[in-house]
Amino acid sequence: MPSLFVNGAWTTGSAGTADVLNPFDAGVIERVDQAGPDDVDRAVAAARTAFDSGPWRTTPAAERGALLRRVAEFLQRDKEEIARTETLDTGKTLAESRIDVDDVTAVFRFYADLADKDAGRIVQTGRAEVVSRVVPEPVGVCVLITPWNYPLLQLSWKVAPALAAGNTCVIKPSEVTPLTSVSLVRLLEEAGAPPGVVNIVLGDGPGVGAPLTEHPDVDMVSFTGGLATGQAIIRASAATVKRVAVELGGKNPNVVFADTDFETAVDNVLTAVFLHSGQVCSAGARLIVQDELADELVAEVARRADRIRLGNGFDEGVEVGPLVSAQHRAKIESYVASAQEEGARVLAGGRRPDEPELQKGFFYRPTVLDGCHAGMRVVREETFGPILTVERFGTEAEAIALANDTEYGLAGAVFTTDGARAHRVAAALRCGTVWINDYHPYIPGAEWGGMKRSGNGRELGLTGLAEYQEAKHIWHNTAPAPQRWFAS
Ligand code: TXE
Repeated sequence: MPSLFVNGAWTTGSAGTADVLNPFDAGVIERVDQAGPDDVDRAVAAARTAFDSGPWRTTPAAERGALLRRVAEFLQRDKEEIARTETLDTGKTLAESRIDVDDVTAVFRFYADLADKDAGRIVQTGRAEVVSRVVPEPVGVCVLITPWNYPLLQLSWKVAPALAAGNTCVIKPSEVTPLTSVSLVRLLEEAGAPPGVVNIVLGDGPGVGAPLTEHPDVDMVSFTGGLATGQAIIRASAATVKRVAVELGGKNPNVVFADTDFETAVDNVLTAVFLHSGQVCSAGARLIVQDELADELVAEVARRADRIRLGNGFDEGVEVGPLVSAQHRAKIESYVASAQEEGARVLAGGRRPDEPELQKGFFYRPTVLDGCHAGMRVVREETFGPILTVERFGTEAEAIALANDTEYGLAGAVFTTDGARAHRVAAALRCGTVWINDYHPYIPGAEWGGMKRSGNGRELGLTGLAEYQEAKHIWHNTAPAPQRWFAS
């Protein structure tokens, strides 16, 4: 079955094929078609025509919502198969992949419900004969570029609101993990998306992503991925003044005060950073812990990190899978090496696992680095792997200063039993999401996105729909008359 979908038909690509690897054993899962420049042009042309002349933009919003609701049903129908594909492709545990499919279903339902709720607003003009309306309209052709860590989930955050709003789109998933994006497009086809409304082209960043972001017939690019790529996309979009929304990861502080219940703190510190091997944009990679608690907490976190069970995401009892690729593991190893050179002490991990059955895959042990400070590369840059850095603080003001001492601003957490302090710290953190006494939960109804270099724009929530809408002002003078601005 060909893997590109352009103008309502599955096709092969003019750039040959590429192997998709299983990160557990480096074996080939599937060979997928690769788009060439002509395929990129055909996909954009199909989306352009479907937007300009097709029925989608003018289809009643409730019908667009109904299509999304059908996709949600199909996701639940095919949950097991899609979850298994996600685990094969990303290495994450099957339990996590099942949760991802449920979360994606919830995102489709949320935007299905929202599709027809906002018909705009009437604006007071002060003139009885004038009706002034501001109405939402779709932006146009949207390019949706997604990363490899949550392939299906990240795509749903983009494609569901884009379609609810009446846009057409060209999807470009990560070349590392394209499989469930193709599955989702099949479900959109089955649900009745008209030809050209949804297209998918596979390939790498330079070959497929870049030409899409430069394309003159594209109106908007929504991107989730790395900082350097995001900067390149913003630059590439400038020439044609596209709308750009980017989510570029984080270096998220997890602030733990000494009054926190010990077991709650240990457990949440581990979940914050080691879930999905730290390949999470909101990973709590920087533990910022109060002096009185620090030694005891860090020792226990390290002890428990050493006991985390790595393995095949399909196996019962496995808690964490491999990293996504050999290249990504090499990057993680270089961060740990540089941290040690800069004086960090390895309390847990800092190496590949010893088990013979894990040697073919891209595994790396959960790693705890003590004695870290903001000058270190491992503290400043997003490692996107299973590395926890530890910094200590005395006062609340020091905690806030440390937490905000980063170029990023995606998410952060504060653990304390002092409610007033929790709210003071939450207000002071410069990031898009703050969890108080919790880590990682997100819900479709609440906005997600970053401050500072974590990006611009928001996904999810009401704003997540507005990202894909233009606000058009329509002024209607119901009693037309000469304006007499000019004398003759
Ligand atoms: O991501 P890239 P990479 C961070 C994380 C990771 C680093 C690099 O720190 O270690 O980024 O990961 C497409 N024009 N995040 O290199 O390159 C690419 O094909 C258009 C954080 O894998 O940003 C893929 O589809 N598109 C993050 C997507 O961009 C281009 C999640 C992301 O790939 C392109 C992933 C170009 N010039 C990594 N170059 C998060 N925010 O959650 C590449 N792409």
